[in-house]
Amino acid sequence: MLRVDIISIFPEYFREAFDYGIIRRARAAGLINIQPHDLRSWTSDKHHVVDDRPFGGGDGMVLKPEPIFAAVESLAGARRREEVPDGKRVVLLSPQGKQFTQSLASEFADCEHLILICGRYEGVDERVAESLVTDEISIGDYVLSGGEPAALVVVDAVVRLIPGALGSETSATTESFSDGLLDYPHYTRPPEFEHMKVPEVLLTGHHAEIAKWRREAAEAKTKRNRPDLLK
Ligand code: 9D3
Repeated sequence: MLRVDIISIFPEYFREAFDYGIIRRARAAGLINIQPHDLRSWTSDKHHVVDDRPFGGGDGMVLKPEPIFAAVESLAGARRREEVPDGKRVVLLSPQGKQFTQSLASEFADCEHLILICGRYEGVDERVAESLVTDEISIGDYVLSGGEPAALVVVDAVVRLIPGALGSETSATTESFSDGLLDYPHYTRPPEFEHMKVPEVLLTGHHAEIAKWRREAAEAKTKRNRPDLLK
């Protein structure tokens, strides 16, 4: 059973997202236990303040370190990166992180416990990234308003790699990215739709020719949409 704790100022953001499809099935099957937590529950002041103004000036607010360190201590039993046991990862979702990849998703899927920390506002006090987390992760080069959608992406990518999570569907290892090419194009009925025809070879039942067409179509599509994957 993989345990995933998510630390956020918007824990309700996640409720419905984990109630669909593969994640719902994996939860029902006892393969994963996902718990969103309210960062404010680790504050000790009357007004549950989680943010403050940046030293040195500048716009916006910064998430304070104390509630985040307290949250990770209570969930992972560690106050420093070196104290995080093997099998646990403390992950900060941040625009300054290294790019989240399928390879990192595989590493996370092999863990027993993930703690995902969602940033907000202008950022998170840097002592969290410097001294507490094992991984600082971005999901790509675009600006989100917080780490919550990134945490959803990470959970989705990880859950489907847990043995048993995909059920009868294709095994995760035979999919797009594992051979460095995009997936080949898929078609279903009808064979002609508004003058758009399904490639003839797919209707023939010639399995060797179909395999060759799919390989070439995957290469063409990769060249057009993701030339970086061919370099
Ligand atoms: C102007 C400086 N911005 C940093 C690039 C400010 C800023 C933008 C976005 C500060 C925080 C955020 C919130 N984003 C995330 O927390 C985030 C994120 C993202 O924006 N893109 C891709 N991956 C991620 S993971 C967390």
